[in-house]
Amino acid sequence: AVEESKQIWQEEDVSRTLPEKSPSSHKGSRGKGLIIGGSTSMPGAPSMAISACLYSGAGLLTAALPESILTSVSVNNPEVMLLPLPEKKGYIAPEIISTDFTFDSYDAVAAGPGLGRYQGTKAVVKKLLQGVKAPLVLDADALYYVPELEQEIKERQVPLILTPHPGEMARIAGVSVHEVNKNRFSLSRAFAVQHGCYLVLKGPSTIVTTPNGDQFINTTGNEALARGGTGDILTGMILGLLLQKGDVSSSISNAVYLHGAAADLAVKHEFHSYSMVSTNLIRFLPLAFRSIV
Ligand code: NPW
Ligand code: AMP
Ligand code: MG
Repeated sequence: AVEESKQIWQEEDVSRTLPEKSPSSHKGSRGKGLIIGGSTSMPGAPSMAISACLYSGAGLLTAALPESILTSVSVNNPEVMLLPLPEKKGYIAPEIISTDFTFDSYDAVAAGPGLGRYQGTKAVVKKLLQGVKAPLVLDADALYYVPELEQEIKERQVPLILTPHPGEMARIAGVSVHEVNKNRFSLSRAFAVQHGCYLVLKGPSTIVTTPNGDQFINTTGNEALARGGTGDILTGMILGLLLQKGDVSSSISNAVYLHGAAADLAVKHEFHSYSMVSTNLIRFLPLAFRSIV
């Protein structure tokens, strides 16, 4: 049996592991990222992930989205480059991910926010698991297909990061939400080790588990985060920090820490747990980064 290791991920850990930016860095050295998601009923989810990724240091970011939502996403994020994807009934059409779509030029990829669950969506996720040769983050609707793609997950040789909330964890682990909440540590650990992936089990005290079973507990964040969109923001931040070339585990834990820290600063300085929306959180990312000494 592997020895259990659990530790709280603290500000000193963020400070120690957040890669320094040299004065000679350029946009390419900050990393090239790709976000895939969105559908006609959920253009906001990828939009928030994109903003959060840009506010976490991404050098060059591309978003692959159903073509009908490109304009709305681009208006909110002029820095992002766009890859229009053909769509069916408002969802990304599976055929896209056929021949001429390659992932080779990206340092990390994230998929799922607002993707929706259409019969073709599973093919998109399968193609990502097989074709992305860089760290891949699967969140939200991309997680929906995890139980049907176990083989592809186990065969993957490159880091895979899954970021379920308790409802999504219940589905991918095949247990009830009650079971998830009762056994957060043991369940995450068993899942991460068995699937050889990083697992971010969200909620108050988010737990980051590595494929070796090491666990890092987050202490930042508050109930202001309990609203739609905050998970999409976390996905963008994880992608943004993965691009900065730190190691995978600390990039994830740092994103989780800073996401919660931004929420703590937002309610301390300006907003209120009742009166705040998810995009407000993004405006507090600069203060969260600045709070790290
Ligand atoms: P219940 O019934 O609500 O209590 P889904 P989703 C449960 C996009 N978004 N603890 C929940 O239970 C996302 O990116 C778009 C326990 C229900 O059964 C996705 O693409 C937005 N249970 C898509 O929506 C903003 C919990 O899990 C199920 C739980 C669907 O994602 C919002 C819900 O999970 C959203 O981010 C918890 N903490 N949390 C936009 N503006 O475009 C949830 N559950 O069905 O996967 O729904 O998380 O909303
Ligand atoms: P999602 O459900 O995917 O939108 O993700 C929600 C995000 O908000 C995750 O990062 C959760 O850890 C965080 N969150 C939700 N509710 C709380 C809470 N009560 N306290 C702290 N963090 C929370
Ligand atoms: Mg979510």
